[in-house]
Amino acid sequence: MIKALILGNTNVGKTTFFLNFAEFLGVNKVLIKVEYPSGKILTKEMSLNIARKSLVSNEAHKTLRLQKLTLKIPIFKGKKEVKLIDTTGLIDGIHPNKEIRNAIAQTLEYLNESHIILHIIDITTLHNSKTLSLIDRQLIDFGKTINNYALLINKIDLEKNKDTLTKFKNIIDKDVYWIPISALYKQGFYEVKKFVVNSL
Ligand SMILES: Nc1nc2c(ncn2[C@@H]2O[C@H](COP(=O)(O)OP(=O)(O)OP(=O)(O)O)[C@@H](O)[C@H]2O)c(=O)[nH]1
Ligand SMILES: [Mg+2]
Repeated sequence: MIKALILGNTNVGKTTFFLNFAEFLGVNKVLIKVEYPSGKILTKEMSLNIARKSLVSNEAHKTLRLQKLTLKIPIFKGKKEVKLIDTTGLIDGIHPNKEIRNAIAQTLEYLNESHIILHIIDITTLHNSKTLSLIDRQLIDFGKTINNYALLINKIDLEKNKDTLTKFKNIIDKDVYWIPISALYKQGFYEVKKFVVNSL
């Protein structure tokens, strides 16, 4: 099955996107297969409201394992199954906490196995910074070497980010495919769906 990997720094909105994109595609109860770095596997069925309450947080490194769900993407007259995979947030440098390091390693192992990469950045991190983080720049460079890579610029719903988006346009390489989104309010999801469909 086609695998679509959601990647990015911690707290950028990966899990919010994971759940809300599933909802956008018509899912109302999620069956999530959780794979821990230890190898333990659990399957949980939850309503989207419960999933958002228990899996999303404004604290860093809420997600410390792979979370997978299967989406049915409408294509031509039928539907194609795509495995959407939420991951542990990446960081610049080496994290001091071993559990987080192991979870990051588990995420990185999936890079080469995935057909579609959805790299999320949080536009608010550009408020006070002139540049993207090192890990984001590395992922963008990696994205240029593969097909089916998109950069999702998240949290555009925050009014104060309007100028920041202009700043982003000035620093992003012209050959990178990017889509502004709000994972929270499901903005830009039609374009993301189109990108996924074109990647199948
Ligand atoms: N305003 C706004 N907030 C968002 C958006 N997407 C996510 N958030 C908030 O950002 C915080 C982090 O969201 P998560 O979805 O847990 O982020 P994550 O990347 O999965 O984080 P980790 O698993 O901890 O690495 C939460 O407080 C979300 O409500 C968005 O589009 N707009
Ligand atoms: Mg998360």
